[in-house]
Formats: sequence, structure tokens, C-alpha cells
Amino acid sequence: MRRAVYPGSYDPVTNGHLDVVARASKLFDEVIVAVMVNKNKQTLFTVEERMDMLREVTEQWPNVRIDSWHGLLVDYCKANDIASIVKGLRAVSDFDYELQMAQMNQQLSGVETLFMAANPLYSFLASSLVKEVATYGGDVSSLLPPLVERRVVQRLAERA
Ligand code: COD
Repeated sequence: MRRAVYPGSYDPVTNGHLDVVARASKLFDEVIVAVMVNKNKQTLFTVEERMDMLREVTEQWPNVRIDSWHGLLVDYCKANDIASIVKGLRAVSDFDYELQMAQMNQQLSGVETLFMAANPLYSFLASSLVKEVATYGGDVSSLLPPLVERRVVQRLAERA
């Protein structure tokens, strides 16, 4: 079985992430979208909330599964018999760090990283930027699935 993991923070999942999921789901028998837990990073949503949103917005793809992991990505790959990591590349600014991680992961475990060029429609899109725009009342409806947009607006209102 050709299985890949698409790891990230997904705080929250955006239309850019989903574009990569949709395309990866055509290339692999199974794609696991893994919410990687970083306890030092402040997030808008808990891991469970991020996983719930991911489950809801990926339900149209039967070969996509949602999971989470605390620790090294290569250990997740080993534990789940995964040989490929999928990453999205938006711009040159992503490249340096992504290349470094890909080489480190390859060196640590032999797991290969496959880069998917971002859809130009979403190449400016990052979860952090969406949160910033939404914080100041900007319209993010074209950047997020509707249910995610509702939860972002609601969470920011709770925190205001
Ligand atoms: N279009 C296309 N791709 C996109 C878009 C977009 N608009 N937005 C984001 N992406 C891609 C990103 O490039 C990334 O590949 C993925 O989607 C997830 O993005 P984020 O922002 O949700 O997640 P990140 O970049 O914060 O995730 C970093 C990881 C958590 C994957 C990384 O830190 C990690 O692997 N951590 C685990 C610990 C570990 O193993 N560390 C050692 C690494 S060598």
C-alpha cells in the first residue's frame, strides 16, 4: 500500500492545505493528515479541535485519515509504516527550511519528502496570516472552508 503523511500544525486548516490533500489523495492509496503537537507553540485551537475540523472538511476523500503525533515525524513514519512525507511549497521562503527538514528526515530514517507546488490561487495563504486578518475583522471567507471560518470567528470573539 502506498501510504503518505501530510504533517502540519493546521491551526486552522486552510483552503491551501486542502488543495494539497486533494491532490495527494490521487497519488497515494492512503494519505494521513497528521496534526503535529508542539507544546511550546501557542495555538488558537486545541489538537482535538484541529483534528475535528480536519475530519469534517476531508470527509469527501475516503482514503484520507486524520491523526496526531507528539514527537519526531520520522518516528511517526516508522510506527505507521510510512515511506513518504508530503509537503506543500508556497514560495522560495518555504524552501530553505523545508529542504533542511527533508534532508534531516531522510538522514534520520530514509523517509523521502515529496514537495507539491502550491496552487497559485493559494500560494500567499498561511494559517498565521488568516488568523491575523480575522483578528482585525477582515474577510477570510475565500480562504477557509465555511465551517472553519465560523469556528475561527467564534473563537476570536470568545477571546476578545
Ligand atoms: N498551499 C500549499 N501548501 C501549504 C499552504 C498553502 N497555502 N499552507 C501551508 N502549506 C503546507 C506547508 O508548507 C506545510 O508543508 C504544510 O502545508 C503544513 O503547514 P502548517 O503551517 O500547518 O504546518 P507547519 O509548517 O507549522 O508544520 C511543521 C511541522 C509540524 C510539519 C514540522 O515542524 C514537524 O515535522 N514537526 C515535528 C517534529 C519533528 O520531526 N522535527 C524535526 C524536523 S526535521
